[in-house]
Amino acid sequence: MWLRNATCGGPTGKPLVGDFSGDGRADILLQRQSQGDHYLLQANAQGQITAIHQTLPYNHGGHIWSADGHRIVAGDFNGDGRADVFLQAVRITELNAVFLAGASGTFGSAQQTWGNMHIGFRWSLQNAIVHAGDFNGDGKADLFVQAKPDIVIIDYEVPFPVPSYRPGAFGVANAKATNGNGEIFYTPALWRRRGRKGRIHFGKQQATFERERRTSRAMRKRLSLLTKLRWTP
Ligand SMILES: [Ca+2]
Ligand SMILES: [Ca+2]
Repeated sequence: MWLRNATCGGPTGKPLVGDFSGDGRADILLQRQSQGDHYLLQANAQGQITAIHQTLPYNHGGHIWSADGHRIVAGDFNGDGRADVFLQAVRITELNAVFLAGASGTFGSAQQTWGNMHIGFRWSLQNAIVHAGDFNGDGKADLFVQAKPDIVIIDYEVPFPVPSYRPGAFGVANAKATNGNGEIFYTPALWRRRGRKGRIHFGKQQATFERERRTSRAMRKRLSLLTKLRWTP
């Protein structure tokens, strides 16, 4: 019934689940795909959602909350027990933003905003997919930047595209205590690559990832052929 009343159900509304009020019960942020209001819906003690807790205009706080402007990721970035939201810009020209859930589980103005090249990562959805998770176990959700490849055209006989990752494209931005500018994400991530593996270091702990292959199978075959031809007497 509430979906009909909120006129946000159906194919235009996308639910984002998180405990925005910090009461231990999951809530729902209904994000529109395009212009129109978004709705924050809180579960009550019976686990039912009976009313709209907050109505957010599509450009709440000066940022477009609909899916055509930002992808929204939930995580408790300041560790107060309430889920917050990260708005990942769809386009490189738009700002990314963090909104912290307030004491009543609602969203006011942005806590921090940043452009596409902040602390060495490319943040827009054109360049990466960003995930939230507490990677260093300090109680604050961090942001993992999963880079998308750049497509490089190799000019060999017939030019063909090869996916390529620039150094340092992947990494984790750790949520920190708020600095003097009100920022939470302001330190460069620790990300190193050695040999064929990629590693992220957190003090004595480290996570290891397989590095993406830089050359396609077709490319390696052509290079192998080229080597053989070069060494043919
Ligand atoms: Ca929070
Ligand atoms: Ca953390």
